[in-house]
Amino acid sequence: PSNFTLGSYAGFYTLQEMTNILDQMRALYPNLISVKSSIGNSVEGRPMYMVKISDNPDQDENEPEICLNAVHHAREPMSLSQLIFLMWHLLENYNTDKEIKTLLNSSEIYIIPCVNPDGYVYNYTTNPNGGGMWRKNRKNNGNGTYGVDLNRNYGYKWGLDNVGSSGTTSSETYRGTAGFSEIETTNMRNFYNQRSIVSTFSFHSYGNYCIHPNEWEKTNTNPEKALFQQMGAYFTAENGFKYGNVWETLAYLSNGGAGDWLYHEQTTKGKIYGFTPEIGTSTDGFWPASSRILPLCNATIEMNKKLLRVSTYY
Ligand code: ING
Ligand code: ZN
Repeated sequence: PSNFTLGSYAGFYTLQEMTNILDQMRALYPNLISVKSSIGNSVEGRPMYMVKISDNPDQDENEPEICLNAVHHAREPMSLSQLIFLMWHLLENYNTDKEIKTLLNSSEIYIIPCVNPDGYVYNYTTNPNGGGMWRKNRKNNGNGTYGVDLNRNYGYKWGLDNVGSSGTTSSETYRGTAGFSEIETTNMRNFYNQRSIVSTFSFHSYGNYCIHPNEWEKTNTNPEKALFQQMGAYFTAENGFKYGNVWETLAYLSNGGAGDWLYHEQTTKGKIYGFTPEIGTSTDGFWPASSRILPLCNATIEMNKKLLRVSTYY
């Protein structure tokens, strides 16, 4: 997309640059993207922005609703860059690409590009040239440690058996004091509860995976496991990402993650089919070279459009 440019932060976007891009998109495509709003503030008081892309962005349309979000984890900036790339791609090609026109005309795409603004800012405040390794939010745990892992703080099977998340406040996977103890996950829950979302990509990095429920167990007892596998195979046909549950892909367990909560507990409309793409190879790591940003965006675009495609049939 011609409007896509790299950011000033080792090629990634500062939060201010991200915010400016959302405004720029609205200025250029007021009939396709809403004015940004906030689903609530982070623990340090930063807005968690949300925009809607659709043919009637300022109205409720009663069409299948999709949620795309990124940066649950502060050190995963590639998740944001490739989402901005997708947004420009949709906006710029609506008028000339028949399929994109159909997709936007028949769905409502809600985008929350930065779920963890405080951690994200913390990384470039401490490491302005990239490379910051902060993962969690910036909650003051009150004992000299900071941060809760937002992808361990959702309410479904939260903290189960003390495996797949940690009760130690200094841990990278500290789950918080209760499911949805964090304002950021609470804002996400409120957002989902107010809408009728059918599917989600919750973007992370890295590893070239497309992860589906059940996240919390080794033997995946999900009754719709075959359907998730079918979708995983479809999404990843071009980019060759490995699909499966957390155990099958990453060989660890996780509880309190977004995907399991969306599928098993968030039932405003029905089950939400939530996937967690992990963008980038192990060589790319959390901080791909800026020359890798565009290739990695290109590696996710078909996968991302396929989620939109299947969701419009919901
Ligand atoms: N990986 C994910 C994490 O939160 C994951 C893996 C995916 C866990 C889906 C749970 C659910 O640990 C990264 N890189 O954050
Ligand atoms: Zn992550």
